[in-house]
Amino acid sequence: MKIINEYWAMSSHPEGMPDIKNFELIRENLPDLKYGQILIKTLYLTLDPYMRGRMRLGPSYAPGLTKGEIMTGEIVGIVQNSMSDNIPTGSIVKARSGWTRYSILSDNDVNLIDDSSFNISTSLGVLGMPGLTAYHGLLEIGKPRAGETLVVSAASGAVGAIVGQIAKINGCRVIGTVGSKIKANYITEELGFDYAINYKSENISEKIKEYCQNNIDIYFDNVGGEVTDEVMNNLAYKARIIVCGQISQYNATGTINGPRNLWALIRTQSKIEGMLVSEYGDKKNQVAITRIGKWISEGKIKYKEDIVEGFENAPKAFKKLFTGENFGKLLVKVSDR
Ligand code: NAP
Ligand code: FER
Repeated sequence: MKIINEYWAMSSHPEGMPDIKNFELIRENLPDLKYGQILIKTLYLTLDPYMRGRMRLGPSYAPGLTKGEIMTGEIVGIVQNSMSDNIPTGSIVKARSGWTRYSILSDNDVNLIDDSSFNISTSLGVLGMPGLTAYHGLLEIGKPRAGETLVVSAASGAVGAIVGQIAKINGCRVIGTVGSKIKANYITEELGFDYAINYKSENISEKIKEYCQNNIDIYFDNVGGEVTDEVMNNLAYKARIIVCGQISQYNATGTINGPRNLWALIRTQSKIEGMLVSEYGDKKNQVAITRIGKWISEGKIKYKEDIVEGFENAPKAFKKLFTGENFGKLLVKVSDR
């Protein structure tokens, strides 16, 4: 059976905020399967901030996209046809297929997903890359101890919400920065964070002083910019700063705003470390996924997903990450099983 596929390609490099005009919908005929290959129908695709980095010209930790190239990204899908001895038709798999309705991959290039306990969408969120980022970044670099104070930025998001909850499990006092009142209520009332600071409507400097004057032991930075500047002014002795993301700077067209107050590191003898989720390896990831799954089952970790319906809406939805309109892990539902 011939299948006509559709995928989203990057048609131009964004200047500033990404826009639907930077994307192009491409139609193609899919070839027949070869031995060892599977045909995957995408069920969910994930939208993540790092994809903005791939759309940029210039050096990064991964190669950038060229014009006309399919948008990078992970999907979960169902195997609709299989020429593989290892992955039967009907299997649920996760793959780096990109923003596409269908993909043909070698059976070596996919991971089987166990959908017996959790919805398959979680494999792109709390039980996938963002959850692993939170887990490894906090526990390996942050090394939280009971009684310590942690600040996390983009605190209601896919990574931030999990960071704060794992910090609470470890006995920390947790303060999150967010961009709306609804998000502030969510992290304090539903997730059990101690305080929320709305960086859009409150005086960040005053609020950080009020909740954590000179006693921030761990800062999990997802945003950079002004929030980070104010945290740097309130570090405790021997603080640990995990530089996970700098989303406030991803659409910058001029000079990037970095932390200005590096003197704070000398004054407090603190450590700052950049992290990449891909550096931790399968063995550590398996342990992390099992533990996060257990915490979810025990009610110690809650997660929120923001699911946009329809493959055609992927470019428009992507923008939500940078306006703060997403509330929880941003996903696109592409198809039913
Ligand atoms: P997310 O938090 O679910 O969504 C992005 C959020 O960022 C938005 O909802 C918005 O929340 C906030 N934001 C957007 N523009 C902002 C600005 N100008 N200033 C401050 N906040 C802004 O996304 P995520 O997937 O969890 O990613 C969070 C961060 O982690 C990103 O920086 C991402 O690049 C990073 N990350 C890094 C790794 C790694 O390996 N290093 C892996 C995964 C993710 P508000 O409404 O609260 O502003
Ligand atoms: C990866 C390394 C980093 C990856 C995502 C990231 C999907 C995210 C980085 C960021 O958001 O800055 O291998 O795979």
